[in-house]
Amino acid sequence: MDWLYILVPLVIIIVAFLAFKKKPKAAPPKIETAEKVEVAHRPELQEVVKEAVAPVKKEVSFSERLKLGLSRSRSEVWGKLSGLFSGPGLDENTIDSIEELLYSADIGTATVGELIEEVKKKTKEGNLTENSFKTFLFDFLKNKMAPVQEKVDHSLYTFDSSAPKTTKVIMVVGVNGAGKTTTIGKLATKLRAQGATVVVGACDTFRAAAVDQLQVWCDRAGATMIRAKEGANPSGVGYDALQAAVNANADYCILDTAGRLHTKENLMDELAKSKNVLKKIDPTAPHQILLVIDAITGQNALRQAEEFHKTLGLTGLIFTKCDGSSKAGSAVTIVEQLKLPIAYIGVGESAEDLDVFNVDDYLHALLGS
Ligand SMILES: Nc1nc2c(ncn2[C@@H]2O[C@H](COP(=O)(O)OP(=O)(O)O)[C@@H](O)[C@H]2O)c(=O)[nH]1
Ligand SMILES: [Mg+2]
Repeated sequence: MDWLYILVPLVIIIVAFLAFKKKPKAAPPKIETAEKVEVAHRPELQEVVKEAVAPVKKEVSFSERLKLGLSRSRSEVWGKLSGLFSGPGLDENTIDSIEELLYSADIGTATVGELIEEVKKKTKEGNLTENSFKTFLFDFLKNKMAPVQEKVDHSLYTFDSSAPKTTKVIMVVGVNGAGKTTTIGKLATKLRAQGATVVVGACDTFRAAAVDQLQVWCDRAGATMIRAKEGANPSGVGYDALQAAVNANADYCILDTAGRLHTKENLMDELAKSKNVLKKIDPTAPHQILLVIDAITGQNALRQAEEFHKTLGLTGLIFTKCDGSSKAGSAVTIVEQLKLPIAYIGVGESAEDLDVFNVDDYLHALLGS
């Protein structure tokens, strides 16, 4: 029975070897594209976008970018407010100047009125110093925004790989040039960097250049883009994109829609159709409908947002181009009046210039506190 002393350990070794042998990695999910169309060769456009998505200096934190981005709003409006104190308290002329500055920053009439009333009250009570005014202003603006901002569902933008796997659908809408495509490019980059799988639907089928612009972002981010021929039905592209995302069990499906004026009824109806068609695949989709607002729009954004909200039922806003305008403070009025939270803020053209909107960081950057 000597042979048993050799055979038994040999069998144990073989079994252990097979058990610990690494399983081969599963192949990445294959994503079927709706219609394979060659990307138009547009070197001049590719160069422009490549520059925008070029790796950015990591050492510059987003709060620094935010401060830099809001520098115009700070130097032209908000930073000037506390500088109006020449002695203890404020005289009537100075209060008038504060009012003027706030209007020039596109702060709504009701908010300005309320703020000025408070300032007058505090001045009468004689307990307003430059420092206490700064604190008052911060708290006043924060109180306007914070209750609405609590409604932001951050799980939609911060990928949690341990959460149950579902495809989250984000539809991005807005007027032409507001920054929809760029924001989607940035968002896809951020989500991919967190390890999420992302499918992007290029539903702006009116302009080939817009689709190419998105393609460059997606290629860089490692996101799959679903595109169709120029002039194709945008609802169909959205549908195909969601179907491809669901088939591939992707974490996100982001839909880039064509820009449109909120006053164009037929175009707004088309958007509603694009939203509803998604429900054939997932009755709970889209999970987010975000309106992109260019900061320069100021208070006019209210009318825009009301119309988009009426047609689609918006879940939130993305506030872009805060770096190019002195009206970044208009976010206060927009959030307060629409009761819609700002999900993301954009302060530049690179992927690193987009981040979750944080009230405290935003107000510190705006007021220079
Ligand atoms: N400075 C700056 N430019 C931006 C920002 N977001 C977008 N842009 C630029 O605004 C222009 C229009 O953006 P695009 O995404 O094409 O707008 P869309 O028509 O809404 O899709 C492009 O030149 C973008 O690079 C931002 O936060 N800051
Ligand atoms: Mg676009």
